[in-house]
Amino acid sequence: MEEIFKLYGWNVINRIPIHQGLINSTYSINTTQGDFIFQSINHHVFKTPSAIDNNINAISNFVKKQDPHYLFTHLVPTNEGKTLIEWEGGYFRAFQKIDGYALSVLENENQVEEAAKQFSKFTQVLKGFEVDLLQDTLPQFHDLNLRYHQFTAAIENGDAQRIESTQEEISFLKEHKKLVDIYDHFIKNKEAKKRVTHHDTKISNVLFNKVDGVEAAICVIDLDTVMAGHFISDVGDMCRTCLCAVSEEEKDLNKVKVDSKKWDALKKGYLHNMESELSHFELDHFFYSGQFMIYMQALRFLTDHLNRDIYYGAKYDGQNLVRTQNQIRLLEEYNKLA
Ligand code: GN1
Ligand code: MG
Repeated sequence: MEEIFKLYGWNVINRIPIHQGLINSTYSINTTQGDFIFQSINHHVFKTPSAIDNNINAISNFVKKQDPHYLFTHLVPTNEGKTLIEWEGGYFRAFQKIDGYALSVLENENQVEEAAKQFSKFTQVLKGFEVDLLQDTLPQFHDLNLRYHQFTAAIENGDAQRIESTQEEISFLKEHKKLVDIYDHFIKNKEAKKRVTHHDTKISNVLFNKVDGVEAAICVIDLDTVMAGHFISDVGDMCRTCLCAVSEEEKDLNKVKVDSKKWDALKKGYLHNMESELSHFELDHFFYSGQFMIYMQALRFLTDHLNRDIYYGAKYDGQNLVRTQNQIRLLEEYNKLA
């Protein structure tokens, strides 16, 4: 890494690993020139890091012109002006560090409303951006048909013992396949518009800070999956990660509960910026968004468990099964809101 830091001309004082995301490796770098976020991109997941680099720079340029005060994680160029570095088969980049903190669960409705406002503001600020300029950094990322297909393939070809011991979870997910049919119906409708979509609005991807002594969400981070997409992805992942007092890692399923006041706050915060943008047809799918994302995440976690954790990895045996069970319970609790 020291060699790469030289390309930025940094005098590094210290570097601290940040263990937030499941995919990339992230460090906070303290230098005599300022503080930066430095990341190595997981190119086994993101096969074309240049697509991410193009997208973030395109959006960054748009924002600088249209809305210069909008707080954005602009990429930092090296002394040669590069924002993506290829080094010994790896890919690296740096961002301006923004003062703030990320949370993995939210404690109160104010935080939920604040977070939802930031994610909806992101799409709203980029309303005039030509969405077709965005490249697909992960093709079919939130295609629920593909995720269902990957799940059925894992039931066919995955680890035999794990398949045997997860029959209950497999049945649950099969029984809820109608959520895939609703998705099909949704995306085929002309009123379901493609917009600049974050695609990873899990709650740890918004920064909070105190503004005039009051806690506020100040900016969204982790823009690798920003692509053209549907609002159900962004609203859905917020539902998945904002409404419950425990995270997807929680083993005690009795703690997995959905707070209806937080749901009201999420809706209020998101619609604050996006209500006038969404069609009636889209608004009719607001609740479905949460079902869509929680269900997809359960499918993805179980698929990975059956495939012996090749995608998400596992810090302990059965971690992706725990996550699956957690998301299944979350879906059951979420459905009670209806
Ligand atoms: C991954 O790496 P991270 O934590 O930002 C995943 C998301 C999942 C999430 C589940 C590229 O996000 O889709 O919702 O884990 N990102 C990718 O925690 O697969
Ligand atoms: Mg991410």
